[in-house]
Amino acid sequence: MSDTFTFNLLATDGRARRGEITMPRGTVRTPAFMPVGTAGTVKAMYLDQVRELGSDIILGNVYHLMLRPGAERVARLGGLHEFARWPYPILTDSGGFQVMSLADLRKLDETGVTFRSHVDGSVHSLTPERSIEIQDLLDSDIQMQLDECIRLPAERAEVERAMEMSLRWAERCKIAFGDQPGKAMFGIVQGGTEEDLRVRSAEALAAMDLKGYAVGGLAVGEPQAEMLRILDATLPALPAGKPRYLMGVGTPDDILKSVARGIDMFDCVMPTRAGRHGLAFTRMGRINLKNARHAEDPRPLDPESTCPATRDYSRAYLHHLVRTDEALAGMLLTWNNLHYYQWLMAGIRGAIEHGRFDDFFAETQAGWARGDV
Ligand code: PRF
Repeated sequence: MSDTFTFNLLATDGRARRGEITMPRGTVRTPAFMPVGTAGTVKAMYLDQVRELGSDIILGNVYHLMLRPGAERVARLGGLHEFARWPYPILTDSGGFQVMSLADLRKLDETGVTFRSHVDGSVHSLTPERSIEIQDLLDSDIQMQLDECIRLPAERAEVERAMEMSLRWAERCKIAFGDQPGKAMFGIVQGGTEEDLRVRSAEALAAMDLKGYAVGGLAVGEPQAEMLRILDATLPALPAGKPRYLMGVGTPDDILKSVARGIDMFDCVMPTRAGRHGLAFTRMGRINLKNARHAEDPRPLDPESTCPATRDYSRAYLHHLVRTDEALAGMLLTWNNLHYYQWLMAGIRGAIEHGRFDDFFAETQAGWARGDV
């Protein structure tokens, strides 16, 4: 494969897009869901399984990996792909968002962010340049700029300050990243729920001619309708020929509605984290295996699924594993959930190719509404 990073739009259906991102470590079929592998592991899964479910790319986090085991150590051990034994594309998040949600005693200014580790209280700093350096050490294929994602609701002046600073950090990250032909550094649109700020952010990033763009600062507690309104306002300001990534989203419903507006990439802890908490995503909607009504139910989650976790184990057994807090509960439910998410993405891609995304959307919603009968 050549040493380039390219995005090809293969088909569109309304505003929904079917594409392909090609880079030296592999091709990502879009719309894509990226399982979250925060610390170099997709929790409770073998990466062979993650691959087999149809994942073309996984996500790693600067924040967690810089604390443990340390970016320089990962580099000495051959980089994140070698360390975790995942030879395919990896996208890394820059750290700012995780600092804001996980670290203690944060101090943020134009230079960057200083924080105390949530693990051992040690003090660390991240600047735009250090975030890119860490992502280079990890050898990730798609790197994210350092940004500031603020909590909502927030004063407009505060949203504007953080958005403008994130633009200046994008410039610094672009310079730090330099010219790496087979890799990409994505900019991140911020601007809260203010449409004009979002457009200004998107236009300024578009003018930097980056290889891809993310929409950040959403799914931070605002209603879904707000998120969709911001996507409607923002996406037309981004270049059609570059991939668009909606960070930290979401539920299957969020994904369908965001694909309908032109998003190409997603990541979320939802399928993995919910799986470890006893929740299964299925064609019939969500099933909470903790619930006592499953205690003697011999049926599998979905007899028509091709996933063993979904097809071969009774709900009664899954309920028992969840109630007794067995490791296998999290393993089977994560397997089911990632299978469902990747099955949904494959369905979305096929539907766009065949110009029947609206029908697929309606059929999928109807399945969830019909419920677990
Ligand atoms: N910025 C970064 N990572 C993120 C977000 C963001 O705004 C979000 C918001 N949903 C998730 N992950 N860098």
